[in-house]
Amino acid sequence: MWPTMVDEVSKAEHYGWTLERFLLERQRSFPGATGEFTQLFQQLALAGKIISSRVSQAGLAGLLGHTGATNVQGETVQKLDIFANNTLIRCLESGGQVCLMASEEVDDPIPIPTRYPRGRYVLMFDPLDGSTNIDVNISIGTIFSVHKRLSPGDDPGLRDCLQSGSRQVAAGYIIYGSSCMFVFTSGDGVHGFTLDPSVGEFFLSHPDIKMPERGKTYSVNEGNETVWDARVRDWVGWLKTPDKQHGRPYSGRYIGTLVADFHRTLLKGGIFAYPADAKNKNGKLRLLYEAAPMALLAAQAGGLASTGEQAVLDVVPTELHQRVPLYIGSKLDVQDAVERVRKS
Ligand code: AFP
Repeated sequence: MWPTMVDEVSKAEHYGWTLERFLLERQRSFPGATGEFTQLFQQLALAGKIISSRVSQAGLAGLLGHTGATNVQGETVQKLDIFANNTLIRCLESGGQVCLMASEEVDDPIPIPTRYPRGRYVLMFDPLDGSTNIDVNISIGTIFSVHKRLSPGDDPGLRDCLQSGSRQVAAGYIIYGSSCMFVFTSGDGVHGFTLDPSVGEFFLSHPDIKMPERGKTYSVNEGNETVWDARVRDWVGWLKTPDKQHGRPYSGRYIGTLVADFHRTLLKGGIFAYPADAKNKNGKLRLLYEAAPMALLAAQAGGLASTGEQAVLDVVPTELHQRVPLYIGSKLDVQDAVERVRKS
């Protein structure tokens, strides 16, 4: 039913399809739906609007710069990270849709206060990805991942968070860039909504996004070249070696905010990679808050995501803040990368 609706939406005038209307239409296509999922997304969108508003005023509001504290990854936490983290928790904890949350900024799973009802879903998020780019006015974003709880009846706990990416029921991100966009999948395509700040609503602007099978750009922090494995060095060298017939050399594009680098890759194709290296044996990016949600979006848009050794969606987490190497983007570009970097 859902693809039919998307077809109708693509034929129709997009303007006027708010995120809310889209979610309600979707809900109607599932007889017996409780509306819990729709409400969860409404609260996520609300959090996104609040964070977006604060991000756009960050310079004025004196929120730039460091608090001096460090997060569980040992990185310096900035004020907006804390604001975004608290906003997401406040917007989601009381609605009765979520039974547990986890955040890149918090050591342990975040329980729902006992005064609120507990729902069926587990929400994990990176509240402000790319926070080191805040001070220089470069796109940042919020990434989220939704699972169903595994432990009905029991107190939800860590095991509800440690599920493979393939079990996600939804994933997405909110990008705070030249415009604010809410991009998500709930297993039936990837859809993008752009915030009209004058109205305060997200409107459908990018229905059923498909990633080109092959792109023209690669996105990797080449400053790490000296600590890369020789295979990774050779792969990047190969991408830069002219071969007109096969569309090489690729152009380099690297922002340093996964949300922004992925958003470009989703719309234009190509590949983003954060490989393992001699310093970071498991790469830098977090499985549950970064790699897995982006991998679901990539898969739903016709792309791929791999650690170099296995599909990201198949990795079963053993720790909340686990890191994984990531190769993500256009199907053929990721296949080429895996063929060249794979050890086993
Ligand atoms: P910050 O949130 O600390 O800026 O990290 C961003 C990030 O996790 C991800 O969004 C980027 O893709 C990656 O790190 C960039 O890492 P490098 O600065 O090492 O290239």
